[in-house]
Order: sequence, then structure tokens, then C-alpha cells
Amino acid sequence: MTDSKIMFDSKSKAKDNKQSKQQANQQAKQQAKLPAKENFSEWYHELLMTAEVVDNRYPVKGMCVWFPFGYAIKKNVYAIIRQLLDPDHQETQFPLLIPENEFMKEAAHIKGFEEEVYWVTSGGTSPLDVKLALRPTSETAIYPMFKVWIRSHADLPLRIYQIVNTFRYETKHTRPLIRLREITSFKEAHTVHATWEDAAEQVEVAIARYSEFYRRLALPFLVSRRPSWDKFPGADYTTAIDVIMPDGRTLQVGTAHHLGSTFAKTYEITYEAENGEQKLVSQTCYGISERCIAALISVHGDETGLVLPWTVAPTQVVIVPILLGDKEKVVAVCRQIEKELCSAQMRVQLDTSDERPGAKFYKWEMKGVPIRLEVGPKDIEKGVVTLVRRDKVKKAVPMIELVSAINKEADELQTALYTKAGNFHESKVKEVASIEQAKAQTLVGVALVPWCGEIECGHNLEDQVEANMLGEPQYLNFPEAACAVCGKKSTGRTYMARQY
Ligand code: P5A
Ligand code: ZN
Repeated sequence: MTDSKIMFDSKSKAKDNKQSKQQANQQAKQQAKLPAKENFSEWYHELLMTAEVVDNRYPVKGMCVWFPFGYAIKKNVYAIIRQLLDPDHQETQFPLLIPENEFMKEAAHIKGFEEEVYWVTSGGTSPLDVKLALRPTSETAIYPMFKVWIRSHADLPLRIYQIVNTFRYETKHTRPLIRLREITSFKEAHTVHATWEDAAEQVEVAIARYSEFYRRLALPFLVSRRPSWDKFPGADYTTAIDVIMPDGRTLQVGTAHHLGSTFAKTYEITYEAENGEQKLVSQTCYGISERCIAALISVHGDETGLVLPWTVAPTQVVIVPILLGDKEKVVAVCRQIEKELCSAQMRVQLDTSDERPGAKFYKWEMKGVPIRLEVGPKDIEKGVVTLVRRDKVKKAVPMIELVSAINKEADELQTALYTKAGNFHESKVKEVASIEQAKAQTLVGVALVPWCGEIECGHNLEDQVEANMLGEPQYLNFPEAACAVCGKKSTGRTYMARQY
């Protein structure tokens, strides 16, 4: 205790009292359960704050602050994306601002984005000669540079990506991580190819990489070809990945677009073919945002907090000493374990804070730590530690084989998460035959509806079912069935859902 504190003892006592009351209040509040997951929206918002993922109190609508803990999750999640792209993509970075004249070149693209663009119109007190757009996505920043970078067929294919912030003046209801006006972690890849077929193949590669990414997050998803009226502005076609959220609505968590030669024409991106001919390139682009973290949190989380897969958890193992009997011995054993797990490259925390074990359990469960080790005098006597997985599986593990036991449990936890999420996902998708059935099913999940592929029938479906068409399922085949609108027989289907 410092001198000054002693001098102000009486005052500080009152203050301490107040503080401990506050602390107690805070603790009580912290230890209150989250809202039931059935109240998904409330549960989600509360969890993001309590687990310290993002703070939604920043005074600009649609813009959130990453808490350091949330940021650590993000870093681990995006490390997987980088790992999956780096073998054949080059990471790069383009400017945030796009001159109006470049932005305005591609008519279809502008049409899709004009209502969503923030403009910078002055520098200090001087109006700018050329207005500057805050990128809503970076095609119009990147492609003028592709024009000067690409000369010959030897420069192709070109594959780059960047992870940057983008800005979209969204008018639909904003939600943290889901619908932002500043997307902080927009991973956008852009590729250039000699032929349309090569670009089509790249779209498949992109979907395969994203599939692997979501598999590693233990998240099941749907892949579908967006209907023509919902494709990316300027694209020939769009393939999308959607995750089914706890309330049965779907969240688009990734898209890959075949851009054909639309942007190549506008930005004059050509290459010299082997026979000397100048040819237009074909392009693709594909993107993922922090929505992937929204899906991760929403699908796996429960009423006691986050549930994080081992690979992305900032803390993978927490050690909680049970301080009974020979306390020093207990702490010494805990430190020994901590050291051992650290050398095995695990992200470990030894919680020696003054809180009671129960409060520590609560805190680390909220943070989604995959594995908790409880170490008390009785365990030490028996040469074991108590291992508790985040999915509540509990067992005693011999201290001498701790590292291998943890690795095994981490694998099993991953499988358990995937199985649970898979069961949920399957329970939410149902084949239907009629508009009425589709309407009922989209109130609780995703409907698979027979659709002949005609645009008119598609619009009709969306109007009457009062849900969105996600589009034709990819990589699946179906028997003939009658279109839910016109009755024409075909093997065509569409997913329908209420979308975030
Ligand atoms: C692909 C990358 C593009 O912008 N250009 C470069 C292409 N596609 S997209 O579909 O418009 O966006 C890619 C993904 O970003 C997510 N997303 C958002 N996330 C949070 N807040 C938003 N406002 C938002 N808008 C789009 C979606 O997952 C989308 O698939
Ligand atoms: Zn039809």
C-alpha cells in the first residue's frame, strides 16, 4: 500500500466499499446467464459484449470496435484464410480511395453500388477536383493497375488478394459483424486468366478453398448459384456460400464471382497471346468478411458463452488451480504443466487470479476456451488432472500423458462440434413441393423448392413465399419434379430462406 493511500485511508475505505460493491454487482451481472439462444438476436448481441468480441458502442452506426480478445480470434481465423490462399495467391494492398472517374467507368458495377458509396469531397477546407470514393470493394481500384501490369500470356494467371477495410452505406438494419458499414476484415481475391474457362475453373477453386476454410471452423454450409437478379454487379454469375444461423435464417458468408470480360473491356485489360494477337482477359473475384466470425460464434456458441474450435481459440487451454491444502505445491505443479504445454506449442493460460474457481470456470467458458484443466491436491496425489472440454465432457487424465491427451481431446471436441453443427444444419433444410410448404419451411429454416429456372417463376416464388431465393444448389443432383410455380417438370431446384 502506498503512503498516499494510507493518508487517505478513511476516504479510501468508503471508496473501497463502493468499489467492492460495484465489483460484486459487476460480477453478479457477469455471472448472469446469457439470454436463451432461442432469442437469437439478444443472445448474440449480449455475447459479443460479455465475451469481449466486439464493442457496439462506437458512436457511428454500423461501425464496431474489436476488443483485443475478439481481435485475437480474428487473427487466428484469418491466418487460416492466408494459409489456404498463400500457396498460389500473392497478398497485396491497394489504396482505400478510388477516384470518381475510375469508379464510374463500369456501368453495371456502379448501378449495384451507387447507393452504398461514401464520398470524400474535400481536403481540409478545399473542395477536391476529383471526388474520391471510399472503396465498397476494390475492383475499380485494382483493375486500372491490372491494365498496366498485364502484358502477355506469360503474366497469366495472376492471383492476388488483400485483407482490408471497405465501406458500404448499408440501408438495411446494421448488425455487428453481420451487416456493417465499415467491414474491417474484407478479404478480397482478384484473379486474371487467359480464357473464360480458366476463370470458371478458378471459381471452383475459390469455392473449394472456402469450403475447406469452413470445414476447419467446423461450420456446415450450403453452396448455390445466385439467381441472375442477385449476382454481383458486373458478374457473369455468382456462386455463394451460406451458413444457417440458429434462428433458421441464412447468412451469406462468402461469394465467388465469374466476371467474364466485363471489367476487362471497361478497363482495357488485354494480353498478347502466343500467336501475337491482343486478347481480353477473363477475371474472377471472391470475398469473405468478418461474417465468418459471426457464423462461427452463432453456430457453436451456447448459453454459457463462446465455443471456439481449437485452431482459432486465443487461449486453447486454461489451467485453474484448486487452492486447497498445500497451496504452494498446487501452484508449482500448475506452473510445471503450463511450461510443458507451452513447449508443445499450445496457447495456455494459468489463472492465478484471486477469483474463486467457479468464477474462473465461468469466465473462461464465456471466452470459449476449448479445454480447462483443474488441478487440486487430490488430483496431484493421484497423478492426474481433471480435464473439462468446452462441450462439458469431463475426465481425469494421467499427468504423464497430458500433451497427447489434450491433443486427442481437442480433435474429439472438433469432431463433436462439427457433428452437432451438422445435425442442426440438416434439421434445418427440407425438401418441399409447393409454395405453401415453402412458406411454412422458410419460417423455420431453408426450403429446397422445385424450380424450372425461369426468371418469372423465380420472382413469383420470392413474392409468394415471402423469402429469398439463394439459387440452385451446386454439386447436387435431383430427380425430376414439378416447378412449384408453373408445374413444368425439371431437375432444377432452388434453396429459399429468410436471409440476413
Ligand atoms: C468479391 C470480393 C464482392 O464484393 N468483390 C471483391 C466481390 N463480393 S460481395 O458479395 O459483395 O462481398 C463479399 C462478401 O462480403 C460479405 N459482406 C459483408 N459483411 C459484413 N457487412 C457487410 N455490409 C457486408 N457486405 C458484404 C458477404 O459475406 C459477401 O459475400
Ligand atoms: Zn416454373
